[in-house]
Amino acid sequence: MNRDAFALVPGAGAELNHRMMDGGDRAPFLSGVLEGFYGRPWSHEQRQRLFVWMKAWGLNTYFYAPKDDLKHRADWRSCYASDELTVLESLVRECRGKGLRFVYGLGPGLDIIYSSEGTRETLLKRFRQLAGIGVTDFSLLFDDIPDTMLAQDRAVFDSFADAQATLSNEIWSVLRSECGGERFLFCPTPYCGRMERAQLGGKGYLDRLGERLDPSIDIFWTGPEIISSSIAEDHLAALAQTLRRPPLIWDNLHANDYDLRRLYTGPISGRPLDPKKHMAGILINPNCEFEANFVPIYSLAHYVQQGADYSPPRTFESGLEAWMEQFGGVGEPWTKEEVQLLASLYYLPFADGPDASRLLSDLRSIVQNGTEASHTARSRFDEWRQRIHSIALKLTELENRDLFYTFNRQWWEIREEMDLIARFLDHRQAHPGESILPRSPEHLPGTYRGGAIRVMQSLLEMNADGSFEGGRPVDV
Ligand code: GDL
Repeated sequence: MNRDAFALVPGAGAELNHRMMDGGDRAPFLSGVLEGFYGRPWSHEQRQRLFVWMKAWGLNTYFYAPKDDLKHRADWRSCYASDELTVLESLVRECRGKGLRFVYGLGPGLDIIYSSEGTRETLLKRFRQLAGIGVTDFSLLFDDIPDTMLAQDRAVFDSFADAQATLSNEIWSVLRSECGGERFLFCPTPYCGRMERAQLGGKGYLDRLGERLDPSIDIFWTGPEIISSSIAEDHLAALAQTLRRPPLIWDNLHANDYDLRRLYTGPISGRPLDPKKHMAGILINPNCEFEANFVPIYSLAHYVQQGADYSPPRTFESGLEAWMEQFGGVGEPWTKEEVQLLASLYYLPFADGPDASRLLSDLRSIVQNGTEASHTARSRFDEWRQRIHSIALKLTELENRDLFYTFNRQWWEIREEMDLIARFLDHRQAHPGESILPRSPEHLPGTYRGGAIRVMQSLLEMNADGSFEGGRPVDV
């Protein structure tokens, strides 16, 4: 594994330079999928399909850490019942049977007592259950938890980082010596640049963690932000100095658990061109809706394998080609253009897909140009609308019902919005100069999108620079 870039980092200690140059005893580069979002975890069948995709595309790791699986976080203390363990065992078997690494994650941070002997035993008891069904890779996650210690912990540890590092080192040492542990991953409390600057976990948390956490443990990092539009090489190089190891990227680019009205179907982008030089690995934590993740996961594999030759637009194209197979149904076959339009309208958090940019620009100009809107603009609008309607129908015909349910609600809204704009344009054509559509039969007063949340969202409005503005009168 190439660590040359780190070896060149000036000022790194001799030990760090040595480790980064020859890789020390570090395990292989991790690439794959992290099920680490809030909300309903994926089903057994979905995970099985995931493993098939990952194997076909050459990814190597699946990380099990579903935030809202009861036993992952809220009830981290209980052991699995035997029927639960049987299901997990078959998942681990499926995963490893495809040649993939299965990492089991546990998030005990919400109410943990770091210094208690009982905590150590409880964690080990759970991990031993997993070791008993063949798991060799483990993780402790301390993200999204209170960053203060109880008095009894403060009496034992000099810092929050020390408390987490000491506990993790102890657990890892037992797992390695008694349970054939191969790899241990650690998610810190400040896991992005913004949190580090805000001194989450206390001043100097990362430095102390880098110093105290066993050097064979990998540390997760999401980039400058929780959702990072880009992650620069020098950002990672500087972080590697602090952590005394290259970070393992937890990539939230395609996560949508924080905004469930969105889906992200675009290719990974904005990451360093040579991932293996700057990271211990990269795992993506994608959409809650499993079926939306085909192109994102496909693109991750291409990104990791192609390095400097990786092109997001080209990969989007080839990813769509590959995705077409999932769109079989009872009606007319889907065209590539239809799948592309569907994916384009969701794409990425910081960019619209190619078709979406064209559609939105056409919509802005026809709605804002008033009565001057040309016949050509109107027929372009009608064409978009017709394509959107046709996709709405074809979604209902899909054999893969999960794929249908993934997009149906969102597409329904898009279709209805297009119909509303069409009504508005018809009205304006019939009453030149008027820019108010008096009523739409499908939109009775008080029934427009969003219910209570819409009122809440209208109280504070986000400006283009990210600031929020309040105080405008709201019609409730
Ligand atoms: C987070 C959570 C993650 C969640 C993501 C996106 C990390 C390390 N933790 O803060 O579980 O899915 O944001 O909302 O990213």
